[in-house]
Amino acid sequence: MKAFSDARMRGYFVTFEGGEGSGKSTQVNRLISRLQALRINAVGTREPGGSPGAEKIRALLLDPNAGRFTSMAEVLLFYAARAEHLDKLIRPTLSRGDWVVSDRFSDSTRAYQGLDGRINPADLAAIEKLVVGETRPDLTFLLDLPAAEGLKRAQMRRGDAQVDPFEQQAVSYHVALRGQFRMMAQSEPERWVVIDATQTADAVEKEIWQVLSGRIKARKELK
Ligand code: T5A
Repeated sequence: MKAFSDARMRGYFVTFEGGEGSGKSTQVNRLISRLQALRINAVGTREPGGSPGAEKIRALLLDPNAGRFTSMAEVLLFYAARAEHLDKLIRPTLSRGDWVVSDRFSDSTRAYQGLDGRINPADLAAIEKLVVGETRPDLTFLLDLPAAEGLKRAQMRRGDAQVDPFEQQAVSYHVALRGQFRMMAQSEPERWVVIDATQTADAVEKEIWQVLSGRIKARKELK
């Protein structure tokens, strides 16, 4: 645990959260390019997935023909993938002093699986503590937009591919999900930054960069 605390002094962990099609992967890619242009070593990744084993679990969870697992099985699969992702990619990258930028992380489990209400929130919190420990994000962007707009974008991006079990949920679930994410952001304003994702991708990128350049400057001043 000591080694990891030291690692967090050096690396920086940014996550993107939000509903389906809110533009997270688009912004992860744009942010990685901007960081690399500044010669900041940064790794872009995603959940579920981000390491070979975790990508295999992703395929199970998102299999369009499999339907959803039972609530507890689903939570444990997301956390099994996350444990792999943390040990194989996130912690080693932060230990080198580099940045990790992830499309979703544990807040997605709190939002999606927490919203189902079939898992006791205390149990969910205990699993999060066990797996994530001190490796919490330093900064989380919530890309916020109406559920219907996000689903429309996700559908356009998917084309003819089959829809996964999460996107298949009723629109009311996605509407509630947006509320859940906004509530989570409000309860921890020092970590979350809410971005209006109805703007163009360029405008969203610019707003994210304004926040991050402030953080980069502050980190340089600390060194
Ligand atoms: N899940 C995940 C859980 O239930 N629990 C968990 O713990 C975790 C980690 C993952 C699913 O798993 C669930 C949540 C998800 O349902 P996924 O396929 O990775 O499945 O789904 P998403 O993370 O939602 O990814 P999407 O690709 O659907 O959405 P993104 O990444 O938010 O959006 P993006 O960037 O791909 O953009 C979608 C389309 O919109 C365009 C893009 O070009 C693209 O075509 N776009 C814009 N259009 C207009 N204006 C903008 N500003 C735009 N930005 C992007």
